[in-house]
Amino acid sequence: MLRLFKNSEPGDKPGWFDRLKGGLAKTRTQLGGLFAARRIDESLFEELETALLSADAGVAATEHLITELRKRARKNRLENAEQLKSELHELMVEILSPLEVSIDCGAHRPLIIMVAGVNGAGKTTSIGKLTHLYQRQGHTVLLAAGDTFRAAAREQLAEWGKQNGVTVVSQQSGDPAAVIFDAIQAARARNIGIVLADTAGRLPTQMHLMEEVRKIKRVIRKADEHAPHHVWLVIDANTGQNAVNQVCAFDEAIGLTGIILTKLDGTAKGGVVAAIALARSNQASAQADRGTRQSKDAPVQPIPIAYVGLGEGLDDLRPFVAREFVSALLD
Ligand SMILES: Nc1nc2c(ncn2[C@@H]2O[C@H](COP(=O)(O)OP(=O)(O)OP(=O)(O)O)[C@@H](O)[C@H]2O)c(=O)[nH]1
Ligand SMILES: [Mg+2]
Repeated sequence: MLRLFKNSEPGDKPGWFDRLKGGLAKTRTQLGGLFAARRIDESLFEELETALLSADAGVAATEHLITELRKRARKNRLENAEQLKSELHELMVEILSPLEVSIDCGAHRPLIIMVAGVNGAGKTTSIGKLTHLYQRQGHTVLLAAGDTFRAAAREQLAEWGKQNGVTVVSQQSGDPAAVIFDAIQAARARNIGIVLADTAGRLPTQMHLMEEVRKIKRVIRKADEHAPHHVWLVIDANTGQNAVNQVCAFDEAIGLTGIILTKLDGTAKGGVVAAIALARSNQASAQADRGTRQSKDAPVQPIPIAYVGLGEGLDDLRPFVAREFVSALLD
């Protein structure tokens, strides 16, 4: 089983997949347990709807899944609940597979990655883990301490820099955009492959801070007209439905290219990935309904989930693999 997924490595103890399963155990019991030894009937669909909502899939994604499942059950003349479970499994894989992404670290030099998100989501920790991952892949990394609000934030990043043996560019005080600009110049001067830029936590409702994060992106572009090459939002998987609001607000402000979903080792329910998968297309439909959609014919690409976090250690971050995730959620 373990070898089916590209995240599983021989020697993983306990295996990554088992840990992911451990984190999602509650949802798996509730959701997977629904289908045992029964026929498909209206009450099964109702219970499934409730279970998906409790798993944080959200109203829109839950409606989508239930409608599609009803269609498939009819079309394929499904009778028992186990068959419906397999259908749900495949449907989830179909929805989540487009969220997989492979990061080409050699696409630009330096590759500039900007990390943003609400307070405490796991931005700085994820940067520490990414540094470890990229160094293991043979890349050189430099960190930019773009969280200039708190001295403790600088120290925290410096600690991750020390653990990984990489340079951290920071300033006593000052403008986060300027710190990141300097870090990019330093990376160029030293021929470093990847710059990971930390930023302070901010809520989408804090307009001045959302303006600041836009400015950080603009200033990065001044250092390199194609940068930032990646703009990642870090989301705590325990956030529930607010995760979708965060995705939409940060996407609108800075144009996200990926998401890092953290803390899946805790009490997270995991269904939020379905909500994330449909966030952009639901947003586009809502805008179309209101007549405010700008590029009406442009296809809506979902925002990839670049990585998932399963703990506080250096090795606790891996790429998102749809089939692995769905298996941990359902089987
Ligand atoms: N269990 C668990 N804890 C995590 C994970 N990622 C981060 N944390 C913890 O979450 C807390 C906040 O993490 P930070 O990395 O400081 O979060 P941040 O987004 O940088 O926070 P601010 O800079 O204050 O906005 C720390 O205690 C981390 O150890 C994870 O995947 N699993
Ligand atoms: Mg931080």
